[in-house]
Amino acid sequence: MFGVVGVGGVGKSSFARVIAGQAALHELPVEYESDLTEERSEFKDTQFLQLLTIAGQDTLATRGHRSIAKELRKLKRLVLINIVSYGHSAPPRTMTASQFLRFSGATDDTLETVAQDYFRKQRVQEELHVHQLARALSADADAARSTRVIFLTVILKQDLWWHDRDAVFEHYTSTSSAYAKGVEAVGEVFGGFEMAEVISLSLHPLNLMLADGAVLKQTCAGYDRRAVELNWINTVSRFAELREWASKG
Ligand SMILES: Nc1nc2c(ncn2[C@@H]2O[C@H](COP(=O)(O)OP(=O)(O)OP(=O)(O)O)[C@@H](O)[C@H]2O)c(=O)[nH]1
Ligand SMILES: [Mg+2]
Repeated sequence: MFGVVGVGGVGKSSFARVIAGQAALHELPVEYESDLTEERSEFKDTQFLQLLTIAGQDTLATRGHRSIAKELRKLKRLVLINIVSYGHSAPPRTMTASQFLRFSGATDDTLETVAQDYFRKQRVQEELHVHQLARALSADADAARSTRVIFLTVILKQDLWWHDRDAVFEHYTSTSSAYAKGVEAVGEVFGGFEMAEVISLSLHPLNLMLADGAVLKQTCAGYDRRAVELNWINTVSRFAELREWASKG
């Protein structure tokens, strides 16, 4: 089985949809529809491979993580995919710029400073989220220990952070980072991962906007559809291998 987790608005549903073959990249909706329940789907051409996508808002995530924990009894192999975006998760769909500024509590800040602060806080959420995942999965320690797991960190929305890529890769891959420590905690639950890897890509270059059109982050200059498609080809071929691995269990 494949399990897709991550904080709210990070891109789980979009990613799951294209990976499961339910939509082509260009068919992905631009509008953000936050999910309130977990979604189950099957890969288009291999019915037995299930994909479980967990809604990302806080309490929903905990409930979703427990669903994965419950699945562990039935599973021999799991590809656990944690989606992150260096804090560029979509804010609630109806939020306007003035609400976003008010939300920050500081009255003299510009939208840009508040946005930076929001991205930083969302990165902390991403770190807390992996620890939360580790806790939920440890509910059934025996089942976890008998499941072989490949853990994949997918750093999505590359179009929004590509100019900052050195910092981004350092943030997720440096062994001393808070994120890496969270992944380590998840690994301990399973008695170690079969493999843990980090990939990054963009599904569609799209400015990160609020409901009234105010832009929180623009896509990087020069980041185009070609870059998206090249990364996509690599992702698809990696997923073909992962599906083969997962289908053996
Ligand atoms: N710029 C950019 N936006 C993206 C990318 N992938 C997804 N998005 C956008 O991010 C927003 C959130 O995507 P979803 O797939 O709904 O996120 P989710 O994690 O399922 O959200 P919840 O269901 O609330 O947990 C949507 O507006 C997507 O269009 C990407 O690669 N780049
Ligand atoms: Mg969703």
